[in-house]
Amino acid sequence: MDAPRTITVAAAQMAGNQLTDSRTQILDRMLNLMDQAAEAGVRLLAFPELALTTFFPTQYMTDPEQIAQYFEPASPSDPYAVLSTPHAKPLVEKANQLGMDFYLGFAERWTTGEDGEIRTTDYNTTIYYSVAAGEAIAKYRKVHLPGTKEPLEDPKAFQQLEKRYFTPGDLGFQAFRAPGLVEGALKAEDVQPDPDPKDTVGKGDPILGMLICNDRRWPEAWRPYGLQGAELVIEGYNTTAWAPQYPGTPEEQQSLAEFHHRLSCQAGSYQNGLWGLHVAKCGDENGQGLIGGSMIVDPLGRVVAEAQTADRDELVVATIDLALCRRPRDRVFNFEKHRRLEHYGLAGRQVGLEEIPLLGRAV
Ligand code: CDT
Repeated sequence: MDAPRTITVAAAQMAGNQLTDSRTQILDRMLNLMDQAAEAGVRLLAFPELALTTFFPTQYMTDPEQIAQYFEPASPSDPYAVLSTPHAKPLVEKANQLGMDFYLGFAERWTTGEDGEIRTTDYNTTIYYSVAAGEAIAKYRKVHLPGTKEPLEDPKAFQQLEKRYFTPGDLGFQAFRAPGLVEGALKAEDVQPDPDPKDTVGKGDPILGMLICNDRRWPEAWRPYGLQGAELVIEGYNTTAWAPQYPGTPEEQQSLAEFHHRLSCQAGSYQNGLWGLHVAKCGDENGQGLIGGSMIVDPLGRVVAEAQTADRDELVVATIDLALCRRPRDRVFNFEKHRRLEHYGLAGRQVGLEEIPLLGRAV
């Protein structure tokens, strides 16, 4: 029996951030959620996708200045510059004061060529701030961008213009260890070089992975984390509850959207033997409905905590034992024993659906 490796984690579900909300109003709600989380003993808190602003990809904009106001700076010399801006610095100060790591989704404007030809690339990004490290230690840029580049012609349609505002992420699915969260974590200095995995697996600092919203629907996004031994995947989202251009009543659409959300998250955890921490922006945002459903999923795919509201700020808390990841990993999802790489080539080679040839009449 492995020793327990427990951490109290929380999803900081947020009500919609309206176009008319000031940055200060939004930030104050986030700081308030951190205070509530501290009272519940939370050591790791996740905010949703694009937490600092409204989910602006629903808005068709052409004015570069108007677009720029939603983005935070970053560059090779300061990849986590967002944390020095007035938009996010108070979160860092609060995190340090409370001893609480956080996952933060925001729009990143990455500027290169600082001394020469300036080039900017915009990403839908999340970062992980570690109190023990005293700095952000990981960044993930959303790989799967839904929606369209140009607005749909139907004037009644709800827009999803992520392809307009963002470039697909270029950092892949890189797991990382977060220090200071688990007592007595094994360190590199404690073992010989090239140690036997039997002596180290599941004993070091927690291994984390990050996804953003639409990524959770793609098995390809989860597996790299499973293969790197991730014990917890954190994911923030803004998921449309319904849209006039889709079939079904708003209630039918919302019910299906919630089902697909749960199905994707529970399958991702189950098939990779890891915890999932999923955090929504929910309720009405600029007249558009977003599903709630923030939840914490265990490595057997079971929901252990779930939001009780779908239209307001709410904390979803659970104390999770990372050692539970060993159970599926020693049995049905023991990758080493059961995966068959020789048959998976197509999934890594082919992007779109290509139907196999038609049958002849003789068959
Ligand atoms: N933000 C984001 O990625 N939203 C998409 C909307 C798709 S509508 C089903 C999502 O996958 O939730």
